[in-house]
Parts: sequence; structure tokens; C-alpha cells
Amino acid sequence: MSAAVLILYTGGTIGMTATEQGLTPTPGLRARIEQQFGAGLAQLPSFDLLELEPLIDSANITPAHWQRLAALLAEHWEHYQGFVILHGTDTMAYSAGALAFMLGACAKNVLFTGAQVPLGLPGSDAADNLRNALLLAAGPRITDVSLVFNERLLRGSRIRKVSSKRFAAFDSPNEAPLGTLSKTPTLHHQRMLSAQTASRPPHLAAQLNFQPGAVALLTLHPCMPSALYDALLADPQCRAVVLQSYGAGNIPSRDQAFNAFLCRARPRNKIVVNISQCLDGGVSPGTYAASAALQEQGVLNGGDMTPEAAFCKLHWLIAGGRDQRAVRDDWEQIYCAERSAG
Ligand code: ASN
Repeated sequence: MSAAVLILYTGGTIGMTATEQGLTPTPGLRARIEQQFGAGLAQLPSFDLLELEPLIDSANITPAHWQRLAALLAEHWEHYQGFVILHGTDTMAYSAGALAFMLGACAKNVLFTGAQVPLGLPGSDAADNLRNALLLAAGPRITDVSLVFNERLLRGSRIRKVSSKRFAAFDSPNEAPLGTLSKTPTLHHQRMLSAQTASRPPHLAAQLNFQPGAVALLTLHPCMPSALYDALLADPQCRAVVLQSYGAGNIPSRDQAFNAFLCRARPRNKIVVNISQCLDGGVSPGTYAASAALQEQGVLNGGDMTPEAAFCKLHWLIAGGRDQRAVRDDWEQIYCAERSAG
């Protein structure tokens, strides 16, 4: 074993530098890390660093990146104690969610981190996040693919980006953190995935057949343009829609175009999953008469899942080669504590 931890650098603000057009991810991160930590590097676990090509602003993430990450984890799995994935914050919740489904209960620590301000700039959060991620990656086993950010360890399948500026950029709104890393670090191992949870080795995750365009998010708002529904129903690539409904799961039940969309979705082989637009609480099917049509039309219950987790779960189920019926059946299973039971 050459080093304890492998860092996979995908891009993101943590490794960005200024250009005329704005911040852009920049190669040569190892040298900047060494400069930042100086002699303090000796206090950290040893690491190797792989820079992905091309480095991206995470706004450009696609399922192909998730497979690339799984393939790199598979290639290096036996050689390191743990892995740190440096990723942009904008779509961190998607990538951490996707890897959480792809890997299940991990035999090695797989930790995402990033920053709001580039490493090396005054007042940056990058060094603290990286230090904490490295220490945890080489430490006791963390079964969940997780996020290390602003002195907290959060489950990857539960996170949302909640601030574009604050260092506390992430939260897991329906779940307590897996750990807090301030003065006395505390890891809540009892909250992590148990040994009973299935583990899915990275080499199998790398072979999944993700289908770009298979899942769409549809956020309800007053006076929806009906052309949106028509476009989704007519799109042969689209196999599932995550409906972000109001409050406890309510829909515009007097809107004929919306009702027609619900009726036509299933015969057109589209799965619809209902989640809430609210940050926490989730949907409670059957509470309001205004949402009765959802159950009548076989819309699936997303409970208190985040939009990112619902999106990634559908993508992952489809990428495993399931037909519509199998996706519907398997939707009910909980694979990586992505929703609260009940
Ligand atoms: N645009 C950046 C990204 O997601 C934001 C960040 O990393 N803070 O790559």
C-alpha cells in the first residue's frame, strides 16, 4: 500500500483558480495542497491524488461521471484504506446519492467533500474540509457513502445543498448527522448502515447501464404549462418522473391537464414518484382529498426523500436493467437509508 487514502479530484470550487471568465477547476492540486498544509501535512494520513480528465464545474455532472468514479474505486479498491472524492458543491447531492445507491454498505470509507471558497484563498473552508475528510477516510469504518462538510458527516443519500454562500452549505433535513467533527469529534456508528445492509462492490457498480434522460424532475407551480406534460409523455427516453408536489404531497386536482397527465403516464410506461417541495417532512399520502388522484393512478410514494435521492434511486434502478414493473416493485425497498421507514 503506497498511501492510506486515494483522493479523486473531479473539479469543483475546492480546486478552482480565477480566470477572466470566473472560477474554473485547475490541475496541479497536489502542489497547492502541499503548499497550503506545509509541515502540517505530516499530521495527515498519506494520500495519492488522481485528477480526473477533464476537471469540471459540477454543474456539468452526468451519470457517466458516476460510473467513472465507480470504475476508479474498483481499480484502486484493494490498495487504499479509504477514498476522498473532491467534488463541486452544486451537484454533490446527486453524485453522493448516486454512489450511495451504487455501493450500498461500503467495506471502505468513501467520503465526498468540496468547498465554497477555493483552497489557498483567504478565509477558505477548503483546508478544513479536506483535513477532516482525509482523517475520516483513514479512520474507523463508515459504512455510508457520506459527505464531510463544515465539521459534519452527513449521509450521502440524504443531503441537500442549502446555501450557495455559507460554509454550512449542506444539510440532511430529515435526518440527524452521522457525525460532528468540531473540538471532540463524535461519530454516530449506530446511525450508519448496518452489517445487514447489502454491499455492492464498485466493479459491479461500474458496469451499470445508466441511461441519460431516463428520469425527469417536475416541480409543481400554479398554472403549469401543459406542454411540459406532453413533452414528458412523448419522450421515449423518459421512463420516470419525480413529481415535486406541494406540502404533504398535494397536487392541483382541479387542473384538467394535470389530471390527464397522471392518467396517461402509466399506460405510456412512465413511473411517477411523489415527493414534497418542502425541505423537510416529506409527503403523507391520503392526508388531503386534493391528492387522492395520486394513489388512484398508482403514483409511488417518495416519503421524505430528497429530490436528488429520488432522482438517483430511479436512475440506479433503471441502470440495473429493470423493466417498469421491477422498478415499481423495487422502489419500495430501502437501499441506503435514503428515506425514513413508515
Ligand atoms: N460551481 C461549483 C461546483 O459545483 C460550486 C462549488 O463547488 N462550490 O463545481
